[in-house]
Amino acid sequence: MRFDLFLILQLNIIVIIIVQINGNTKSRNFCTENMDTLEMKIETGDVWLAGTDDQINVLLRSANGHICRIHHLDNSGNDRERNSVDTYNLCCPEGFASDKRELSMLALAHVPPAGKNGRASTNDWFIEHIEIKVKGNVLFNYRFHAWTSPSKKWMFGVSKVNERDYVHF
Ligand SMILES: [Ca+2]
Ligand SMILES: [Ca+2]
Repeated sequence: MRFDLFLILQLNIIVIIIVQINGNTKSRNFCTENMDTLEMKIETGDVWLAGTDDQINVLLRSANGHICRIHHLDNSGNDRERNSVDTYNLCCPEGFASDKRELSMLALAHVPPAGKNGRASTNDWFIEHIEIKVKGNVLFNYRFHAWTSPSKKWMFGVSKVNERDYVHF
Protein backbone atom coordinates (compact mmCIF):
# COMPACT_ATOMS: atom_id res chain seq x y z
CA MET A 1 0.00 0.00 0.00
CA ARG A 2 2.67 2.42 1.00
CA PHE A 3 4.74 1.38 -1.98
CA ASP A 4 1.77 2.11 -4.32
CA LEU A 5 1.40 5.56 -2.84
CA PHE A 6 5.09 6.15 -3.32
CA LEU A 7 4.80 5.18 -7.00
CA ILE A 8 1.83 7.49 -7.53
CA LEU A 9 3.71 10.34 -5.92
CA GLN A 10 6.70 9.69 -8.13
CA LEU A 11 4.52 9.62 -11.25
CA ASN A 12 2.95 12.93 -10.24
CA ILE A 13 6.36 14.47 -9.82
CA ILE A 14 7.43 13.22 -13.27
CA VAL A 15 4.27 14.66 -14.84
CA ILE A 16 4.88 18.03 -13.16
CA ILE A 17 8.47 18.07 -14.47
CA ILE A 18 7.30 17.29 -18.04
CA VAL A 19 4.67 20.04 -17.89
CA GLN A 20 7.30 22.52 -16.72
CA ILE A 21 9.72 21.66 -19.52
CA ASN A 22 7.18 22.74 -22.14
CA GLY A 23 6.28 25.95 -20.35
CA ASN A 24 6.63 28.75 -22.87
CA THR A 25 4.73 31.80 -21.67
CA LYS A 26 3.52 34.95 -23.41
CA SER A 27 2.62 38.41 -22.18
CA ARG A 28 -1.01 39.45 -22.49
CA ASN A 29 -0.60 43.00 -21.27
CA PHE A 30 -0.82 46.02 -23.53
CA CYS A 31 0.95 49.31 -22.97
CA THR A 32 -0.93 52.61 -22.88
CA GLU A 33 -0.60 54.93 -25.89
CA ASN A 34 1.93 57.21 -24.24
CA MET A 35 4.38 54.35 -23.74
CA ASP A 36 6.72 52.50 -26.11
CA THR A 37 6.12 48.76 -26.33
CA LEU A 38 9.18 46.52 -26.49
CA GLU A 39 8.99 42.78 -27.09
CA MET A 40 11.46 40.86 -24.95
CA LYS A 41 12.16 37.17 -25.49
CA ILE A 42 14.01 35.33 -22.76
CA GLU A 43 15.23 31.81 -23.37
CA THR A 44 16.07 29.64 -20.37
CA GLY A 45 18.78 27.09 -21.08
CA ASP A 46 18.41 23.35 -21.48
CA VAL A 47 20.49 22.15 -18.56
CA TRP A 48 19.56 20.39 -15.30
CA LEU A 49 17.73 22.71 -12.86
CA ALA A 50 18.03 25.65 -15.29
CA GLY A 51 14.68 27.16 -14.30
CA THR A 52 13.85 29.51 -11.46
CA ASP A 53 10.79 30.96 -9.74
CA ASP A 54 12.68 33.96 -8.39
CA GLN A 55 11.60 37.50 -9.19
CA ILE A 56 13.38 39.17 -12.11
CA ASN A 57 13.49 42.96 -12.57
CA VAL A 58 14.81 44.67 -15.70
CA LEU A 59 16.73 47.88 -16.28
CA LEU A 60 17.40 49.03 -19.86
CA ARG A 61 19.29 51.99 -21.23
CA SER A 62 18.79 53.04 -24.84
CA ALA A 63 21.60 54.26 -27.08
CA ASN A 64 20.47 57.85 -26.47
CA GLY A 65 20.46 57.40 -22.69
CA HIS A 66 16.77 56.83 -21.90
CA ILE A 67 16.08 54.49 -18.99
CA CYS A 68 13.33 51.87 -18.76
CA ARG A 69 12.65 49.94 -15.55
CA ILE A 70 10.36 46.93 -15.39
CA HIS A 71 9.44 45.45 -12.05
CA HIS A 72 8.88 41.68 -11.80
CA LEU A 73 8.57 39.96 -15.21
CA ASP A 74 5.55 37.72 -14.72
CA ASN A 75 3.32 36.14 -17.35
CA SER A 76 0.44 33.86 -16.50
CA GLY A 77 1.90 30.37 -16.17
CA ASN A 78 5.28 29.30 -14.88
CA ASP A 79 7.92 31.69 -16.25
CA ARG A 80 11.58 30.86 -16.75
CA GLU A 81 11.52 27.09 -16.78
CA ARG A 82 14.14 24.84 -18.39
CA ASN A 83 14.27 24.97 -22.20
CA SER A 84 11.42 27.43 -22.56
CA VAL A 85 10.93 30.86 -24.06
CA ASP A 86 9.06 33.64 -22.26
CA THR A 87 7.87 36.63 -24.24
CA TYR A 88 7.13 39.89 -22.43
CA ASN A 89 5.66 43.19 -23.53
CA LEU A 90 7.73 45.84 -21.80
CA CYS A 91 6.10 49.25 -21.38
CA CYS A 92 8.84 51.87 -21.53
CA PRO A 93 8.60 55.67 -21.28
CA GLU A 94 7.71 57.42 -24.52
CA GLY A 95 10.82 58.17 -26.58
CA PHE A 96 12.72 55.16 -25.34
CA ALA A 97 12.41 53.36 -28.68
CA SER A 98 12.89 56.43 -30.86
CA ASP A 99 16.59 55.57 -31.14
CA LYS A 100 16.82 52.54 -33.44
CA ARG A 101 20.36 51.65 -32.41
CA GLU A 102 21.14 48.78 -30.03
CA LEU A 103 20.65 49.28 -26.29
CA SER A 104 23.69 50.59 -24.44
CA MET A 105 22.89 48.48 -21.38
CA LEU A 106 20.69 45.66 -20.16
CA ALA A 107 20.67 44.69 -16.50
CA LEU A 108 18.64 42.07 -14.67
CA ALA A 109 18.10 41.98 -10.95
CA HIS A 110 17.59 38.45 -9.69
CA VAL A 111 15.82 38.85 -6.37
CA PRO A 112 15.54 35.78 -4.14
CA PRO A 113 12.29 35.38 -2.21
CA ALA A 114 12.49 35.68 1.58
CA GLY A 115 12.70 32.14 2.91
CA LYS A 116 11.88 30.65 6.28
CA ASN A 117 13.55 32.22 9.33
CA GLY A 118 14.13 35.38 7.30
CA ARG A 119 16.89 33.71 5.32
CA ALA A 120 16.80 34.14 1.59
CA SER A 121 16.40 30.94 -0.37
CA THR A 122 18.13 31.04 -3.72
CA ASN A 123 17.17 29.46 -6.97
CA ASP A 124 19.90 29.69 -9.60
CA TRP A 125 18.87 30.33 -13.20
CA PHE A 126 20.58 29.33 -16.45
CA ILE A 127 19.89 32.12 -18.90
CA GLU A 128 20.53 31.21 -22.51
CA HIS A 129 19.54 34.15 -24.69
CA ILE A 130 17.70 37.48 -24.67
CA GLU A 131 16.30 39.37 -27.63
CA ILE A 132 14.45 42.68 -27.58
CA LYS A 133 12.56 44.09 -30.55
CA VAL A 134 10.46 47.13 -31.32
CA LYS A 135 8.19 46.76 -34.33
CA GLY A 136 10.54 44.19 -35.85
CA ASN A 137 13.68 46.27 -35.24
CA VAL A 138 16.19 44.41 -33.07
CA LEU A 139 17.35 46.55 -30.13
CA PHE A 140 19.15 43.79 -28.30
CA ASN A 141 20.35 40.31 -29.11
CA TYR A 142 22.73 38.55 -26.76
CA ARG A 143 23.59 34.97 -25.86
CA PHE A 144 24.43 34.72 -22.17
CA HIS A 145 24.68 30.93 -21.84
CA ALA A 146 25.52 31.39 -18.16
CA TRP A 147 24.27 30.72 -14.65
CA THR A 148 23.00 33.53 -12.48
CA SER A 149 22.91 33.03 -8.76
CA PRO A 150 21.44 35.56 -6.33
CA SER A 151 23.62 34.11 -3.57
CA LYS A 152 26.73 35.23 -5.50
CA LYS A 153 25.55 38.20 -7.56
CA TRP A 154 21.97 39.43 -7.78
CA MET A 155 22.61 42.05 -10.47
CA PHE A 156 24.00 41.09 -13.85
CA GLY A 157 23.82 42.02 -17.50
CA VAL A 158 25.82 43.57 -20.31
CA SER A 159 26.85 47.06 -21.32
CA LYS A 160 28.32 48.44 -24.52
CA VAL A 161 32.02 49.06 -24.67
CA ASN A 162 32.05 50.27 -28.29
CA GLU A 163 29.75 50.40 -31.33
CA ARG A 164 29.74 46.61 -31.68
CA ASP A 165 30.61 44.81 -28.49
CA TYR A 166 29.01 44.21 -25.11
CA VAL A 167 30.86 43.30 -21.96
CA HIS A 168 29.21 41.00 -19.41
CA PHE A 169 29.02 42.23 -15.80
CA1 LIG B 1 9.53 29.39 -12.91
CA1 LIG C 1 4.08 33.50 -13.78
